[in-house]
Amino acid sequence: MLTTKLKVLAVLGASLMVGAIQQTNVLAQGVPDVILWDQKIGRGASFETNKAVPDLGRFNNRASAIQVNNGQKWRFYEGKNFTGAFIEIGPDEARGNLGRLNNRVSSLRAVR
Ligand SMILES: [Ca+2]
Repeated sequence: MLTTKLKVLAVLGASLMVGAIQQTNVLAQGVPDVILWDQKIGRGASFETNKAVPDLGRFNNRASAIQVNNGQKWRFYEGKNFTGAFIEIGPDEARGNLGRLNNRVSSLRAVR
C-alpha cells in the first residue's frame, strides 16, 4: 500500500515537472524565426524553423512565400548546404514573391 502511494506520488510529480517544462518551452519559443509556405504568405503547407537548415527535406524546392521574424536577417539558398544563388529576407519581413528562387529554396541560415 505504501509502495503504491509512493508510485502515485512519483507519477504525479513527474507529470507536474513535464507540464512546467512544456510551459517554459512555449514561452521561450514565441514566434518562429522563419516560416516558409508553399503557396502564399500564410497559405498552404508550411515549414517553421529557429535554426539553420542545410537541407529542407520534404520542403525542398517548395517555398513560394517566406516570413522572417524576431529582428533577424536570413539568407535563402538555391542549393543545399548554403550553396548557389541566394536571397536575403528580413529583419521582420514577409515576402510573397521569391523571384528566381520561387520553388527553388533548398537551405537557409541567419546572417550576422
Ligand atoms: Ca533548390
